[in-house]
Amino acid sequence: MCGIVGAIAGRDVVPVLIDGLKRLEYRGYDSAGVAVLDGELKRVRRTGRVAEMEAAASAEGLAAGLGIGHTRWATHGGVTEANAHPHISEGELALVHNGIIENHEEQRERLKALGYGFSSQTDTEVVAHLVCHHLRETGDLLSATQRAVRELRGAYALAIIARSDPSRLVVARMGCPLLVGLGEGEAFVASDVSAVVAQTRRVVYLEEGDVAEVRRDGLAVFDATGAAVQRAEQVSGVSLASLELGPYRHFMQKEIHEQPRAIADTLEPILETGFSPALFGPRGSELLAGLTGVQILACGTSHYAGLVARYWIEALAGVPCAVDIASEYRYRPIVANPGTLVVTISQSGETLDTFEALKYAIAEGHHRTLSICNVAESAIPRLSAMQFLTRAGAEIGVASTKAFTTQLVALFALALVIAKARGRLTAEDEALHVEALRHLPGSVQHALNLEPQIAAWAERFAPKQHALFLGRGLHFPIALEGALKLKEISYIHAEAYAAGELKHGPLALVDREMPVVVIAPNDALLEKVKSNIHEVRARGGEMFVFADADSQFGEEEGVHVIRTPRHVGLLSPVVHAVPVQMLAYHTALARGTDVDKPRNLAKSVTVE
Ligand code: HGA
Repeated sequence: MCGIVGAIAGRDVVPVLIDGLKRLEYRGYDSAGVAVLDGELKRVRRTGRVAEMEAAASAEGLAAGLGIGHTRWATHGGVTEANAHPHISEGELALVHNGIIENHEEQRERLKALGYGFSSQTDTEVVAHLVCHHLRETGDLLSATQRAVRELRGAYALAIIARSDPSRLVVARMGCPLLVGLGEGEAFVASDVSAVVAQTRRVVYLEEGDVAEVRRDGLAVFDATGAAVQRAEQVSGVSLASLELGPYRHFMQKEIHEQPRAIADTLEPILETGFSPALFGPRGSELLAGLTGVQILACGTSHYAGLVARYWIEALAGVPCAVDIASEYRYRPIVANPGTLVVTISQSGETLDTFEALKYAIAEGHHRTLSICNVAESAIPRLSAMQFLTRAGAEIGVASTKAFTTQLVALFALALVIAKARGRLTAEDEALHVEALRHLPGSVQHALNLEPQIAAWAERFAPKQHALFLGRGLHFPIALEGALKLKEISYIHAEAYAAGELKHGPLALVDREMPVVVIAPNDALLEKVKSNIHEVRARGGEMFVFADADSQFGEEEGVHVIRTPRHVGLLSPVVHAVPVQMLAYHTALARGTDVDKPRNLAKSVTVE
């Protein structure tokens, strides 16, 4: 999604803006731009990569001590240079915006009547003119911004500079993240901490409704009522190494290989604290007592983590568990039950649909809320009564990998915490689960060692147009995840089915051209899966089976088998997530697609 960077300093900030924008590239974008104040407002915008915009900025000799930059992921108006940010109003101010302004049409009409001309189709240009309108009335950028945001409906993070005011940047947030980085005699703003950590680690996260002025020597924040407020300064722990590619070809490959470490790090607090509600914060015991159900809300890959968790929660803890796609849940009438624990899962903690679904659940009377998230201080954990932070480290690849497997670890711990609180976990079983968790990073490492065999399979997948993924029980969500990964980065059309559903429809698609991937570890449903495999073979379909060492599957004509590590019981979905990630990655490599920045997709989906 869109990214914002801004800087004010006693040096040229253009290299800072460009470096920040490059660090935001992973979020996905289609155009980029910067504007600086050098006596007058100067701007460079380009569709395509930041590097192209950088070349144009250097050709134009852009340099100044105050500036803003943006990577745009279009929501309103096509991908054109005219629609790229920053937007300039009347030569008076330049503005960048993340989010969606819902009342842009009505404001546009009003501003047109006031004589403002529009040169883009974006909702953002409306904000630029609106602030300019108030700037002309008040002569002060801060109060103009405060007035303007009161007239906006929707979501925004804004950074604004004015021709008349070289001493500050003004920023505002509602529904989209924004933070300020404080340096020595210089200051920065960004929508994501990764854009500023190369300059400073001292950061202040703005809160909903805040408007702030950022000067070289400090920051003044005002809340939605206009009252001056203090927001806590923090030292960001994001490691620069996690933002660099190192020896890998792509961030996705790096992040797939980081999984044993990420899982081990995520396990640390679990193994230290044990399966105790304290794992989820100080209110854990109070809010997990007497649970009558669990409702999971998430999108995309996180939703599939939720589907795995449903099996665990019902099997281990014995409480009913529902899993909803957040963007559906937020718009349907729900029956709130105060005994239900609402669990949201989001890598970034800023996924808009999940955030809104959580707000809706709370408004309908749910007060037991738990966020499973990879980014501290993000919106969803802040709104939740309980939090569990996965320790995957920064995930840069758009296609989620280590965030998914660490979410699974957190959800497995949740199932066991609830089971224990309900008296359903014997000491003996608890010890067995602890042992299994301790071995999990090793099993995942073992799965990673399958990469050469999977890369060989990928060569056969690369020319295909379609693929089917099958799994049953705990592994059906892994089939869903495998199909999603393949679609996302290789653009091969892939569908996943619970294998028992084959003969209810998808079998009609099976012929020699349709590769069928089967997740078939040695669990209670293995024999059923074997029958489903025969159904496919009988129709000439070519099978690619991930079977663990205990599944006793033999290769035969049209049936290729890769043996995953020894069966790891209920944790098997974590291990089997890895080969389907690698299959998607290597297929994308063989097809030559842009693995880390797949077309049309973005990381941190902060718009609806
Ligand atoms: N609505 C604006 C910004 C879009 C955005 O925030 N995307 O993530 C536009 O379309 O330019």
